[in-house]
Amino acid sequence: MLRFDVLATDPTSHARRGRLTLNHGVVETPIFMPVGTYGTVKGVTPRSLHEMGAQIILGNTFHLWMRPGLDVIRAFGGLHAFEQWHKPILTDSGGFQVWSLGAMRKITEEGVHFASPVNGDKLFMSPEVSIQIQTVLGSDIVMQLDECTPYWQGDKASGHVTTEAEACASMELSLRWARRCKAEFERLGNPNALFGIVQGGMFEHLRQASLEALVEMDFPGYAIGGVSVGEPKEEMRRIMAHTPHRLPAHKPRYLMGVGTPEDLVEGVACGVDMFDCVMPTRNARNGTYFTRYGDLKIRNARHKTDPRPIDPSCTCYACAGSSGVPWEAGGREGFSRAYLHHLDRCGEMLGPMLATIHNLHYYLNLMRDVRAALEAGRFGEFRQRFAAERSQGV
Ligand code: PRF
Ligand code: ZN
Repeated sequence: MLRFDVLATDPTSHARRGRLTLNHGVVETPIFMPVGTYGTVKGVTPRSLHEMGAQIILGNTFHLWMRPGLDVIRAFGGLHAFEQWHKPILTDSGGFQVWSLGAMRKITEEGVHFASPVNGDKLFMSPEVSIQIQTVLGSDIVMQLDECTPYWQGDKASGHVTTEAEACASMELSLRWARRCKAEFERLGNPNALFGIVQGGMFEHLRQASLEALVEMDFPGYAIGGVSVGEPKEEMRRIMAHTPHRLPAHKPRYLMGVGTPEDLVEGVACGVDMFDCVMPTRNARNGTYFTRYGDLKIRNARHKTDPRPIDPSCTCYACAGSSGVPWEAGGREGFSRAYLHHLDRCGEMLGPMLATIHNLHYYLNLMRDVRAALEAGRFGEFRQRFAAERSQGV
C-alpha cells in the first residue's frame, strides 16, 4: 500500500511538505534515504540509524540477488527480518547497477544478460525477474527495471555524448519495461508500491514524453532517473528543474542518486520529495565530513591538535557524545577534530564509523530543517541562509 498526503506547499518554489504511508510505517517528506546496498548501511547499526531519525533506507536488488541470494532471504521472510530494519525499505531494481557493469553486460529487448561479478555465472535480469526478486525482498517501494541512459556513450574518453536518437530509444525501452514490471507486480499480487522511472537523457521533450507515458500507466509514485550519470552540473540542474513539478502533484517524486547538500535543497525547491545518495556514507569512509559551514577533510594537518568537534552546532554522537548537547550550547562531550584526525591517520575503523554517523545525521537533519521551514512557511528564507552558511567555510 501507499498513501501520500501533501501537508503544505511553498509559494516561492515547487517545494512541498508531505507524508508517505507505507506498509512498514510513515515517512515524512522531503526525505533523505541512506543507502544500504548489501542489506547494510555501511558502518552503522540499524539501532544507530533509528536513533539518528532515518525513516526509510535503500537496498539493491542486484547485489542482494548475487549475495546472499533469494533462497536465504526468502527463508527469513524478507529483507526487513534478515537485516533487522523494521521501518520502510526501498529497493532499486538493478537497472543502474547492471548498467555500471559496463562491458560485462548485453542489453536486449527482453532484459539484461550479464556475467555474475561474483562467480562469473551467466545471468539474466528481465523486468519480470527484477519484480520477482523485489517481491521476495518485501520492499515497501519497488522500482521498475529501467535502462539508465548515460551521458557519455562508452566512457568520457570516447568523446561521444549520448545523441537524441540514442536517448529516445533508451527511454522507450524503459517505458516498455515499465509496462512489463507493472503487469508482473500485479500478477504476483505484491502488496507494496511500484514506482515508474522517468528517463530521456538531457532532452526535455524526451523527459516530457517519458513522464506522460508513465503517468498514463498510473504508478503510485515516480522517480527521475538518468541524472548524475557523468553530465556537467548545469545539465543536472536543468533536468532537475524541468521534470519533478510536471509529475502529478498528489504522488511522491524521487530523484535517484542525488546528491550534495546543495543539490538536495535545490531539488526540494524543484518539487522533489525523496532523495538517496552514497555521498554521506562513501565520503565518510574517505574522511570527508559535511557541515553546515561547508565540507571538512579530516586528513588535513591543520586538525592535528584542534580540540573542537567537527561541528559545534551538531547534536550527533560524534560531535556531542552521548549527552547530545552541542558544543555551542555548553556541552563538552563529543570527539575532537584532533582525535578524528588521529583515527584517520591510523586507519582505525572508528574513524569511518563516526564520520558516517555525523554525515548521515547531517543529511537527515538537513531534511528535518527543510520540513520545519516548509511547515513554518519560511522555505524561501531557509534556502538563502543555507546557501550562505554552506559557503562560509569550516
Ligand atoms: N535508474 C535506477 N537507479 C538509479 C538511477 C537510474 O537512472 C540513478 C541515476 N542517478 C541512480 N540510481 N534504476
Ligand atoms: Zn556531528
